[in-house]
Amino acid sequence: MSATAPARGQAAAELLCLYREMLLIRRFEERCNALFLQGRIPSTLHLYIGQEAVAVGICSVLRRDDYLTSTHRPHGHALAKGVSPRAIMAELFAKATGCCRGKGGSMHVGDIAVGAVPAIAIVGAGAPIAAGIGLSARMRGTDQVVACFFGDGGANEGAVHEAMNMAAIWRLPVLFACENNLYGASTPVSEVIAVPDIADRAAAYGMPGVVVDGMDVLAVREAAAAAVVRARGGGGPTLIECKTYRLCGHSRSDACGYRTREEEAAWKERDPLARLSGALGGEAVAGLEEEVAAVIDDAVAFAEASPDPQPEDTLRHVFWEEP
Ligand SMILES: Cc1ncc(C[n+]2csc(CCOP(=O)(O)OP(=O)(O)O)c2C)c(N)n1
Ligand SMILES: [Mg+2]
Repeated sequence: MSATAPARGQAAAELLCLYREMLLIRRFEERCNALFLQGRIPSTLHLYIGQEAVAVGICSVLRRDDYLTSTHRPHGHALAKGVSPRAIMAELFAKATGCCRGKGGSMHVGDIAVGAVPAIAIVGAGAPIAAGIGLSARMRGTDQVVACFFGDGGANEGAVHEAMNMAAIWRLPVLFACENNLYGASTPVSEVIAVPDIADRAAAYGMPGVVVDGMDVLAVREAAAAAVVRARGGGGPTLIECKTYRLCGHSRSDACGYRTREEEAAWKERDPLARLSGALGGEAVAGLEEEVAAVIDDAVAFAEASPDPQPEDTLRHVFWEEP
């Protein structure tokens, strides 16, 4: 299956840029997985492999001063928003140079300097914060927008409903980006959601609901661009449901017994990178592989050479006013 790229006539340089972002996430995560298996990364990891087109498509239409809120599966969101690979890798290694000074780990990466609010592992908890950021932008008189990433599991959390309702009644500049990867851990969407599409729920709040192919970066980008125009112009929020799939387990100890190998193979056919690489040509893609590998090598070397956090700094940078 080919990407929708040529049909929409995007310039080659733009496509290459989107591909590079997705490739960076994919290779970064593959390296993380290897490092985890070698025992060099502590705690667990929720990898984003397969879902890259969602983060890249949405973030490609955000400005640096726009915001995003993220989830327990945040590496892709953070990289796509421009958080430094060094700072993310160092955070995974629990080093003092990490983006949360080694205190957050994988599920809390982010960097407010580039608008990536440090991720929250509590499912759905980013949504009220996104509404709050949208309200803040309104009160400060800016045209900033905020993208709120959450999963199909998150879509059933009360906090997400409250946030969507508030964003809709106050026309807050929020893109609700639902990454429907068909499972909340091992629970299939069909067992916990009765409507055909999560985007159907948008009507109940009074906002547009759009379903997009989350394995097609250009389709995601197009939907996100329309939502951003609407949000910046005071039109309020949009719910974009991206149908996607994680081409990996839920976390690092998941044998995926709740889904079939046939289903996995069918989605692998729709791999967002493979779809776009066909439109770009082998030579361009090979050059990016080298470039991205160097970025990741550098990030790992930086993380390994970095100091551990010090016990006396335990309470520093935790509270707004330090005790
Ligand atoms: C409020 C809350 N309940 C349960 C969990 C445990 N938990 C972590 S990830 C997850 C599944 C989330 O599914 P989804 O929102 O679809 O995101 P995905 O993992 O598919 O990316 C659950 C239940 C949690 N972290 N927070
Ligand atoms: Mg899910």
